Amino acid sequence: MQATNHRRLRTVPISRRTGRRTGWGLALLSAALVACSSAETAGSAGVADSGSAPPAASPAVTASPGESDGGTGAETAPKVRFTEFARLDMPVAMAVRKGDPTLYIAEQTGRLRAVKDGKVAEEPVVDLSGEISKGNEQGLLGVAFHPDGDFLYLDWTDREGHTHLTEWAFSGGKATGRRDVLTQRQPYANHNGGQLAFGPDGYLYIAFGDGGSGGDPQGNGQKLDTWLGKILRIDPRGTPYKVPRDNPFVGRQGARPEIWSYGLRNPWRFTFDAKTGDMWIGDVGQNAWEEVDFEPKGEGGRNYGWNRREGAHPFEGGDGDGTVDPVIDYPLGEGGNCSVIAGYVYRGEKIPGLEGRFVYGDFCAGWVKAAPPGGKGRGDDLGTVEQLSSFGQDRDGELYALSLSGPVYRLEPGAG
Ligand SMILES: [Ca+2]
Ligand SMILES: [Ca+2]
Repeated sequence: MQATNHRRLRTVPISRRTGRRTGWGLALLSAALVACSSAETAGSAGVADSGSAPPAASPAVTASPGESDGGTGAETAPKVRFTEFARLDMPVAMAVRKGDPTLYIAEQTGRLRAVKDGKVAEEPVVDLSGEISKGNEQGLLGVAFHPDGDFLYLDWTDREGHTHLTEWAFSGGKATGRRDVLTQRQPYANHNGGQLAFGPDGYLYIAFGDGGSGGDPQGNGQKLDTWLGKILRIDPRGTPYKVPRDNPFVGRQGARPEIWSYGLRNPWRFTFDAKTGDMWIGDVGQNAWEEVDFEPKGEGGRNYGWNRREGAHPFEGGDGDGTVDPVIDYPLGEGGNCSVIAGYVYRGEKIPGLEGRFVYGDFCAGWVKAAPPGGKGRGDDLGTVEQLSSFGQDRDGELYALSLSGPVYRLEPGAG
C-alpha cells in the first residue's frame, strides 16, 4: 500500500499494516530511488531531501554514548562505528556455515550471495529471482545452514505469495539437490515472517507471521491449528521432516505439532544468544507498539500475546493472563518508528563494552540500540542505519547491520 506497484519491491519488507498510509511511504520510496541508482553512485547512498525522511545512512559514524533512555542505571554502551563492508541488492538476511569464513547474504530480490573478505562473489549460490513474488514483504526472506554445514535452507515466497522452506545439499560452495521441506499458503501478501535459525538443540526454528492484512482478521496468532503467527521447531532432514517429540504441543488435539511458540504478529527476525541459547524475538507491531520478546533457552509453548495484546498493552481486550509480555516495547508515535528489527546479543571480542548487550533497531527510524544485559530498558544509541532490514553475526560473534538500500555494515569499535 505504501508504494506504486513498479516500485513496491523497494519498500519495507516488514511493513506495519495494510490499508494505512503512513508519512513514511514517500520517504521510503525516495530512499528507494536513491538505492536504485546506487550502482552508478556507489558510496552516495542516502535518503532524498524530503522533510519527513528518516535519518540518512551513517557509515563510519560514531554515536555518542550516554544517550540512554532505559533508565536502568546500567553502564552505557561503548562507541561503535558502522563500517561499510559490502554492497548488495536489498540484503535482508545473513548466515554463516561451519568451517567456512564466507558470509552468506540473502537478497530480497531472490539471490543468495557469497561474500568473502568483503567481496561479493559474482555467481549467486542460489538464484530464485525468477520464482519469487515481489511485494513489500515477499521474496527471499531467510537463510540458515544446518549445524553440520552440509545443508542450506531458504525461506521465500513464490509467485502466488505462498511460503516455501527449501533445502539444498551444500558442498564445495555449490548448492544442489533442491527439495521443498514445507510450504504454507498465505492468505495475504504481508506478515510472512521468514527468519530461519538453528537453535542450540540442533533443530530448525522457522518464523511465520499471522498471515497478514491488519489486526489478524483470521485470529491466527492465538489458534494452534495453523502455523501462521508462530515460530515452528523441526528437524528438517529427511522426507518428510521430523517433529521433535518434546515440542510443546505434540499430542494435543487440534494443535499443529511443529509449533514452538505462538501469539506472534510478524516475527520478522529472531536470534539465539550464542552463549546462553536464549531466544530474542523482534515482533513487528500493529498501530501502536513495537516489541522485543525474550525466551529463556528451551522454554517452548509460550503465548506472546498477539492479537489479544500488542506489546505490553491490550489489543483485542487481552489482559495479559497466560501471555508473555515483551521485555522491550516502544511506541510508533515517536521519531518515525515503524518496525522493530532484531537483533543479536553481542558475543564478539572487538567491542568489549557491548558484551552481553542485545543490539537491535527500527527499520524506518534507523536507530540501532544496545539494550543492557539482563535488564529491561531500551538501551543506548549506537548509531543509525538507513532502511535497516536485519542484523548478521559472523562465526567470531561480530555483528553486521544490513540496509535494504544495499550496504552491509560491520560494527566496529568507535574512536575514543
Ligand atoms: Ca502473508
Ligand atoms: Ca506480544
